[in-house]
Amino acid sequence: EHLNPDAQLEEDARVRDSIQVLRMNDRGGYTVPAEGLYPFQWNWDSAIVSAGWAVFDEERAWAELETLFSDQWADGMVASINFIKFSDTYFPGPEIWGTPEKPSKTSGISQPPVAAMSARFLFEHAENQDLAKAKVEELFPKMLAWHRWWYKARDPEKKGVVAILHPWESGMDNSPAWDEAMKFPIDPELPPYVRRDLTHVNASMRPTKDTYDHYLTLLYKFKKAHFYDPDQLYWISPLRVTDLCVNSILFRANRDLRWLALQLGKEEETTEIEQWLDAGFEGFNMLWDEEAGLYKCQDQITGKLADAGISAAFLPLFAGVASKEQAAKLVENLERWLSKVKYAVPSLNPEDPRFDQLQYWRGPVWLIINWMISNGLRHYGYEELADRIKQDSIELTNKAGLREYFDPLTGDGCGGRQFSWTAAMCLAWLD
Ligand code: 9WN
Repeated sequence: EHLNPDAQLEEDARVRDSIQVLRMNDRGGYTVPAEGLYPFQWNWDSAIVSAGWAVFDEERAWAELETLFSDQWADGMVASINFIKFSDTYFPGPEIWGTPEKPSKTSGISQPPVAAMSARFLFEHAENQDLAKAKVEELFPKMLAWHRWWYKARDPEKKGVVAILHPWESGMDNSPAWDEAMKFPIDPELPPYVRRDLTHVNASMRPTKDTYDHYLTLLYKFKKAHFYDPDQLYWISPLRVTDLCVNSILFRANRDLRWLALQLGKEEETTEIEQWLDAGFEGFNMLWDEEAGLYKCQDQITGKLADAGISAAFLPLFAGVASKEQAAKLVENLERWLSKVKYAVPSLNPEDPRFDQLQYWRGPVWLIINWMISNGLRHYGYEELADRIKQDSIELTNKAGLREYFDPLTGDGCGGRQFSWTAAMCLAWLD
């Protein structure tokens, strides 16, 4: 297929290694993000990983989503973590979260709702159409209940966009977009704790102790509020941010859920989803910073837009919520950012003084975000830029392997190794 035989060899190796990583991280019906570092089922990781499984084992791909929803809460929430099998290599584990079993214990907050995007991906790529139809029939009401939960629990004021109440809920844990919002006081009675992440990964690549103290302050506060009761949490949380990652993914997932509803002939549900999309269009207007030519996260408590330009600013392209004019401004910004780094797309504007090439969501490149941005750019007709992002992603994995994230200046791999969602991207996107 390739004119260059070396590229073909590299591609074969990448596909082989990716399949091996998913098999190695398979715990039976679900895939851990990385051995040791993340030993449970993570929500958006699993949804993304199901698209990787779909390339070589359709049944196993559906199982990933089924397992994710097997611990769905009665109110519709799907937690950020399902603690399915015991492990003591991660903190905070089930004993800290302290939620009841459903049947597994889970965390008490959610994560970006990727599942409907993946269900559509699996459906569209299915060789076994009967299986796909049956699986979507089963999953559809669960996904709908989860999206409803987002609006009920995280947008009770009907802004059209939902709030995150914890940085872990965004998936972009230590993003500078909420540096200001995270300045609330640390609980003076915070129980002492030992971090496990630092036994797996160098501290320079992980959030700081101060950041963890804030994460845990929120966790304990939510636990005390009647075990994460969503009717209370929104009002009592010291952190309440309109996050671009969750909202872009929710918007896109609503479009995919609507598409699935149409396949299944579910007229009534389609109307409900369309209302979310209409309100979402309005909500996103509040997040547009015309002067910067970027979308920004918003602190709902102060009403201020964040000053940081983050990679999630380009995700409204993937959602399909940006106008052509907004897209053109986003592309201008993206091109400037890319002229400052070797590999697309840094998670923070490289001109920002807080830019740190190794520090997690404060600079490094994440392949799953690259995939979404590239996909969005293609949709708006920016083929060349979309190709550049794809090409950079290929180079990164060829050079550094299936790492958790990558240094945008050197291309070195960072964080966890043999990482499931990076492997899934190599199968579902970079093949
Ligand atoms: C907390 C598993 C998860 C990802 C997140 C990423 C990181 C966890 C942590 O790992 O977060 O959920 O302990 O650092 O930020 O996006 O889902 O890969």
